[in-house]
Amino acid sequence: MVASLPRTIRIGSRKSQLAMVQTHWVHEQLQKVFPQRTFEIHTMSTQGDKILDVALAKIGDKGLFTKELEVGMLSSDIDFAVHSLKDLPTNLPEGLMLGCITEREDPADALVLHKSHRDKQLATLPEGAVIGTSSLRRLAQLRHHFPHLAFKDVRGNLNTRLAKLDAGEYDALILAVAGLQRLGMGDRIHQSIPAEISLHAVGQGALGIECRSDDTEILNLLKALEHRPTAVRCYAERAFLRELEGGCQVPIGVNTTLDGETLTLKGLVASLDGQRVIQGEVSGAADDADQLGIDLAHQLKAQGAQEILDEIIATLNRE
Ligand code: DPM
Repeated sequence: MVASLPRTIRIGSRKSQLAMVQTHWVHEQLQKVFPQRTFEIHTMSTQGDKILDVALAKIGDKGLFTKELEVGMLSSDIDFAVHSLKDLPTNLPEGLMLGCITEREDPADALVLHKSHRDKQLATLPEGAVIGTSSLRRLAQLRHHFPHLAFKDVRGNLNTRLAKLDAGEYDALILAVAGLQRLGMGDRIHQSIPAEISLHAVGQGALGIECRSDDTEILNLLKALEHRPTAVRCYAERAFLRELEGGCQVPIGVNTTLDGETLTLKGLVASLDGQRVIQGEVSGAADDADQLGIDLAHQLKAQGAQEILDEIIATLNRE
């Protein structure tokens, strides 16, 4: 009998520069652990890559950056897909699962200033300074702390955004530290925004690899890249978001720490005007990550978080 050759493993990725850097990193790590296996990268455009003129929050569709890749996995055109975990919806299609979560980079948001404001901070930017962001989470929290600032939508990849900043269309941008660092643009960061001012998005700074739930061969390969401390934190964050039924485009922020086996999760829901902020914190065993996330969601709901979220969804639907 002739032994059959192991199959070539097809990795799916979006085409953006950041997505490609992330996917190449995953490929390299897997190739190191499994030198005898062959991997191939297949790129696809997602809806989120095609619609560039509409504010993200208004499109509102869950899975904006993931759907085409998921179809590819279900039809076996690709075997797994590499995502920024924060772009991956908390409920995955039947037949697919989160195969692993890789080690998180700094999950904070970064302030990137126009050169004319080089010596400023968020607090010292002039009245009416225009901050570019399409994140309702960033908008709501920064409005809360800095009512003197103005906000304007910005879309496009990192280079497009930075070019608009440099051209003077904005006084500053808020971007993820992790994305800038992965693209070698860490030198553009003027300030890493502390958690007291703005909590980061669920899953920010980590990669999530999605695959078919019944593909044990792939699941076994992906285990090599799992970073348990990151995974535990992100499972708690995702359970919190899922329980609040928040899509990725609502003002929900989190912060987690893992001290030994003790996991602490902070969470926040804010109104779009930044006037109302509901916050809470839970701590418990890392093995109960999902339950901790659910508990925190219930704690915030008891303080009125659901009303704020319902209002925001109604506002977005009206616009
Ligand atoms: C999601 C949001 C943004 C991205 C919303 C949020 C930012 C949108 C914007 C869910 N996805 O954070 O509240 O600022 O207009 C995205 C980035 C990364 C993954 C870029 C960024 C890189 C960092 C990472 C877009 N998705 O946030 O600056 O891997 O976590």
